[in-house]
Amino acid sequence: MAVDYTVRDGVAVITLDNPPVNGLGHSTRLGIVEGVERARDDASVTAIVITGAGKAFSGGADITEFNTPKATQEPTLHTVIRAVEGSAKPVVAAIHSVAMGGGLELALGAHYRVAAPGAQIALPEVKLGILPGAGGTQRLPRVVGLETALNMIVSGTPVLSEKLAQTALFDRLVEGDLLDEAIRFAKDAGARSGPHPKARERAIEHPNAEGFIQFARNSVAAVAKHFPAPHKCIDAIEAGVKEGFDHGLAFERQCFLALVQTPESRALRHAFFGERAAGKIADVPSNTPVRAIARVGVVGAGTMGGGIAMNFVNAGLPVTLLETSQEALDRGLATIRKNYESQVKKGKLTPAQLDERMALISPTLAYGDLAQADLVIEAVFEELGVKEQVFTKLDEVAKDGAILASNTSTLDIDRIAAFTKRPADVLGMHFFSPANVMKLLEVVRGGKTAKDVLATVMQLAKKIKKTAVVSGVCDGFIGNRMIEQYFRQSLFMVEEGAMPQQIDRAIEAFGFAMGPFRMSDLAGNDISWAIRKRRYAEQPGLHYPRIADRLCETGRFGQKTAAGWYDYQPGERNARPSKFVEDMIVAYSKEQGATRRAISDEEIVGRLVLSLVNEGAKILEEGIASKASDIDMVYLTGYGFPLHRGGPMLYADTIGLYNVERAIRKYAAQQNGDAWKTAARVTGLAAQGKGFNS
Ligand code: T1G
Repeated sequence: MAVDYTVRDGVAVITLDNPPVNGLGHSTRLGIVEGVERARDDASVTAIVITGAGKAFSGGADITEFNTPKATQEPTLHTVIRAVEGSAKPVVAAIHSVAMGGGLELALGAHYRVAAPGAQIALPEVKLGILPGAGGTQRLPRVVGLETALNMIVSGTPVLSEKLAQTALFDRLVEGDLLDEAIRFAKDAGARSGPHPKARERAIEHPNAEGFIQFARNSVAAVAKHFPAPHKCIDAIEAGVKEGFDHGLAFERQCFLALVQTPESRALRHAFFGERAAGKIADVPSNTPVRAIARVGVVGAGTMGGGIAMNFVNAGLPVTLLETSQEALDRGLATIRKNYESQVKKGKLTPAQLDERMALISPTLAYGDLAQADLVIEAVFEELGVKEQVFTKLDEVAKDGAILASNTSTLDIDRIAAFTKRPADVLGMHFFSPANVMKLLEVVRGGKTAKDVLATVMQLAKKIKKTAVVSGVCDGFIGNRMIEQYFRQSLFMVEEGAMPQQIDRAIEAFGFAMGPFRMSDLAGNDISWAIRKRRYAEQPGLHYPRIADRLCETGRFGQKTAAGWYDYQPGERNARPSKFVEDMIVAYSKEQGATRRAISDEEIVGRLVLSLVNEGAKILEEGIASKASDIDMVYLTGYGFPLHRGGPMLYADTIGLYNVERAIRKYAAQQNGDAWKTAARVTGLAAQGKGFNS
C-alpha cells in the first residue's frame, strides 16, 4: 500500500509513501481514505497528521494515470479530500519539500497545515494544459487571497512556504522536526472541541474582485494564445467568487474534464515526460558511475565557444578558454562580458555576480593550460582538417580520463574520435546558437563512446540546465537532418508557385516562431548555401531546388546584407516582401519552363511538417534517435516547433499516421524526385493503427 499508518501519542500519522514524489495514484488515494476511517474508528486517536515520505509531501495527481480508468476510479481525489475535510477529528497536513497540484489540494482539505521552510508550494496544472481539478481553484483563494491564488494558479509557478507563512494557508512554519511539531499541534487541536476550520467555509475577500479578474483576463490573453487552460483557470476562480464554493467546485470539475482531453494538454504532458525520458539511455543504467567534472576547457572563443563557456560558468564551474590569438581571445571575452552586462541591465544578474563569473574564466593561448580540464569542448571552424588539428593536440595534452567533446553540427564524430588514441572518451556536444540561451543540447554518441562518458555528460547537461537528447552519428544528427528536408520543401514550393512570405505566414500561423525564409535571412543564406554546395558534390544525383543558390549569387545573404529573401531597412530587422525576389522567382520558374500554381496554406503546412515527420521516422528506423519523444524534444527546445502541438512526431500521432501516409503519397505523386519516399516506420505503424508515441 502506498500509504503507511501509525499512531503516536494518540495521533494517527498517515504517511504517503509512493516514490518518487508521492503521486496520488489510486492506491495512495485508497490508503488515505482507509487511514482516515481507521483513525475515526479508533477511540484512542484524537487527531490525524498526513505527511509525505521521501523528497515530497506530494507532487500531485499521478499524471501517468490521466485518461486511463484509474484516474477516475474511486476513491477519486475529490472523495479523499471530502473524507479528510469531513473528519470529526482534526486533520493536520505536515508539508515539506514539495506540495504541488493535487498534493496541495489534499493539504487544503485538511483543517490545519504546518510546513517546513523551503517547501515548493504550487498548483502547476496549467503547465500541463489543465487546471487544479480537486478544489484548488476554490480553496486556495480562500486561504491566500484572490490575487496571490490567481497568480499562482494561472502561472503554475511554485512559491516557497515561508513566503506564504503569514497567510491562512499555514498555521505554523516549523524550523525543527516537522513531524514531531505536527503531532504536538494535532494533539492540541484534538483536545479542543470542534468544529475545526475548513478552507471552504472562509470568504474570498477582495475590494474589487470583478475588476481584478478582468485585469487578469487581459494579461493572460497575450501568454495564452494557443492554450485554453489559463483562461479556464480564471473562469473557475471567478465562478467560485460569484456563485459560491459548491458551484465553483462543480464548474472547476467541468473545466478539468474538458481540458484534460484537449490536444494542447496532451502535448504539454508529452513534453513533461519527454523531457525526463530524454535523460534515460536504454543501455546505460541510471546508476552508471560518472566522472567528476570540476574544470572545463573550451577551445574557440567565437560566438559558439563563448556561449558554451558561459553555460558552465553560470553553473559555477571554472572554464579555461583557449584561442589562437590574443585578439580573438580578447574579442571572445568582451562578448561574454557584454552578454553578462546586458543581464545586469535587465536585473537578472548583480554586478558582483558578473565579476564572479568573469573570474571563473581563464583565458589562454596555450594548449598546455587544458591539461587539468576534466572535459574539453571544441568549438572551432566547421572543417574536418581543423578538427583534426585540435583533437590531435588535445590528445597530447589532456589528462587521462578527460572527456573530449566536439560542438560540430554536421561532421562525423567517429572520424573525429579517430584523431585521438582515446575514442572512448570522445563524443559530440552540439549546442545551438546562442549557446548560452538555447535549451537543446544534442549529445552525439560515437561508435566507441564509453557509457560512463555518456552518463557523465547527460548528468552535466542537467547541471547546466540543458535538455540533452542523445543522437547517433549521421549527417546533421537529429535536428539538422530533419530541418534540411523542411527547407528543401520550402524551396520546392517557391519554385512551384508560392512566395517566401506566404510560406512563412502559413507556418507561423501553425505556430512556428519563425518561418523558413525569415529564419534563413536571420541565420545567413550563405551558411545554407555552403552546405548545399557540399551536398551537390556529395550527392550529384540529388534533385535539389536551386532557387536559393540564385538568390545567394546576387549577394542577398539576409539581414547581414540588409537583403535576402526579404528587404530590410538598414538597422531594422522586420522583413519586407521583396519585389526583386518575387521577380527573380517568377523569372526562374519561367526559365525552368515550370508553370507556377497557387499552393494552399494547408499544403504548405502539410509539406513542411510532414517532411520533418517522414525524416524523423527514418531517424527512428536507423536508431539515430532511440524514441519519438526524443525527436519531439529536439524540435520543441531547439527549432521553435509550437509547444501546443507537442513536437512533429506527436503532431503526426494527433492527425493519425494513416492520414500522414496518405498525405505523403499525395505529395510524392505531385512532385518528382526522391523527396517523398515514405518511411517504412510510417507505413508499418499506420498499418497497425498505432502512433509513434503509443
Ligand atoms: N505524476 C507522475 N509522475 C511524476 C509526477 C506526477 N505528478 N511528478 C513527477 N513525476 C515523476 C517524473 O516523471 C520523474 O519520473 C520522477 O517523478 C522525478 O521527477 C487533481 C490533476 C514534483 C517538482 O505538475 O514538477 O495534480 O523520470 O525528475 O526534479 O489538480 O516532478 O524518475 O521515471 O521532475 O525532484 C500536478 C509535476 C499534477 C508536478 C519534483 N503536479 N512534477 O521534481 O524530480 S496534475 C505537477 C514536478 C494534478 C490535480 C491535478 C516535479 C517535482 P522518472 P523529477 P524533481
